[in-house]
Amino acid sequence: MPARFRRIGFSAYPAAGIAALVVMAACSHQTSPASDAPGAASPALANVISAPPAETTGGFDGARAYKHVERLVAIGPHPAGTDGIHRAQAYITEQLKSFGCPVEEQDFHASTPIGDVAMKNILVKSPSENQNIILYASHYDTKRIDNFVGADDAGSSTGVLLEFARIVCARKNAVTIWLAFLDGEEAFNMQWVDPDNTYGSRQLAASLALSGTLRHAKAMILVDMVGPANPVFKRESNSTPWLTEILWSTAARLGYGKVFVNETSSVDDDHFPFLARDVPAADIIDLEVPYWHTTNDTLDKIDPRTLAITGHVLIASLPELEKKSR
Ligand code: 1BN
Ligand code: ZN
Repeated sequence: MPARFRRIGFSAYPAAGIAALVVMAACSHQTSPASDAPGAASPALANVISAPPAETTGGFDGARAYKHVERLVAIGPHPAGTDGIHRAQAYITEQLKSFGCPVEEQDFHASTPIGDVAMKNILVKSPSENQNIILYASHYDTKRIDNFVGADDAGSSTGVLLEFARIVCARKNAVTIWLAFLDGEEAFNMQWVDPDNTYGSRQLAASLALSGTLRHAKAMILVDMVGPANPVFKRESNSTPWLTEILWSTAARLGYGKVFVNETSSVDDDHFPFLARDVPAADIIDLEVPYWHTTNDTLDKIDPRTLAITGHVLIASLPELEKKSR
């Protein structure tokens, strides 16, 4: 059995796990339907209840992030160029506006194996007196597989980025913070063969280079597949070492050393177009899940605690990144 399936329970999340147990105990005290009784909490509700309180995760609310994943999954499959992705775009944009975020849409056309496809990156540019940029990104399209809803890929990272947006857009930032919800990460063909992938991130990086804005981009942090119950985030070996170090050492400081582990893996993803243009970039991803690119990538695979851990690390590492980016 792979090591990841042995790492279960709360042991990987010291502070968050204890807090979650306290919340679960409090909730069961108040409502306490027997788990098999009519009206008992559904598995989805049980998951929401098990999110650690936001006070323990730097203000990042894993339950809110989980709710976003639930809504994105309810939209159904949303590959690039489909009706589904229009519904996902409407949801993301509506949520960002409700947080008071300034939202921009980057519409473009991509030449793909199925022809010309209209795509849209959704951008938030959270201002600062300092024009240097830290860019956070997630793709929001799902893989073109029948009945594939992509709870983890890419509902989890989209949910995390939305909850992160709620915090960032209400915060006084020391540098400019951009959030990019990227279209067209997934290959149209079953196999990942260049250039049939990362359409949105390539478009964004190219447009920043063209406008001269790219020189202000000091760091790019990608989140992708950050929802499993027993997460293992390995240091992505193509990523910029100092940026990976800030994220992983922050995680260790917070007690998440068993989640952000000191092993390496290699993944070609939306951070590549930025690395190729000399923007420091890193990828937080757990690709070693058994349901990857299968119809088993469903909501029950998502653990709000993992969303909260990821968000906590993003929030807690931000001041150090800001200092480095000024
Ligand atoms: C991540 C999620 N990716 C696709 N969906 C990127 C990837 C590329 C993963 C190549 C494995 C191999
Ligand atoms: Zn994928």
